[in-house]
Amino acid sequence: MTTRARNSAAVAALGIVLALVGAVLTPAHADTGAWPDRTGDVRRTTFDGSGDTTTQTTSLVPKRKQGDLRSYRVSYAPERIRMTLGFRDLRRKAGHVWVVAGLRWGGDRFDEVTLETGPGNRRGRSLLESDPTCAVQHRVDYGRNRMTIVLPARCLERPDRLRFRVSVHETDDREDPSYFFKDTAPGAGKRWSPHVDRG
Ligand SMILES: [Ca+2]
Repeated sequence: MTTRARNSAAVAALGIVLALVGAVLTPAHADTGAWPDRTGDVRRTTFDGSGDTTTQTTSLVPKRKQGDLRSYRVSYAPERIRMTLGFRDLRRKAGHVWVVAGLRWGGDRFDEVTLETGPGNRRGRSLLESDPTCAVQHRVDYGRNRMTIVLPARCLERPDRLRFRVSVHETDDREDPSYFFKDTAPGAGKRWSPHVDRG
């Protein structure tokens, strides 16, 4: 084989390798919705249990960055649903944090994934409400202030399209909280995102 032929063969082989790498790295087609959430909109609810009744007071704490959602994104590939939450700040040394990610489809079908982190559990635990055997995966990235939840689409029987909403709670005492912080999206957490189609 001449030098030129060897070089040509090497270039061709490299091209095949790059094509294979590209095929592996390029995800299957997914439909994606990505939206911002207002910042400075975390609310604190305090319980006062003195006396015979418990009173509840809620106020805005606009300077609080911890747990303040700033973006949310849903990507729906044929076989998996990926939800990504961006925060202003997500500290490793925080209280108990519960994320409740709701999914709605087919008119009145509804399910939710919970992701809980806290002292001694910084990597977190996640669970699909309707099916504890569903292999939900998640990642809590404190460095990038981001949480990711990935749900196999089969766990929801692969709906054609779905909508999303999320709430984030944090408190100090898991069993008997005297207060909690809360942020929700979209808006006050009673609406749903626009539809995201199955990719
Ligand atoms: Ca927010």
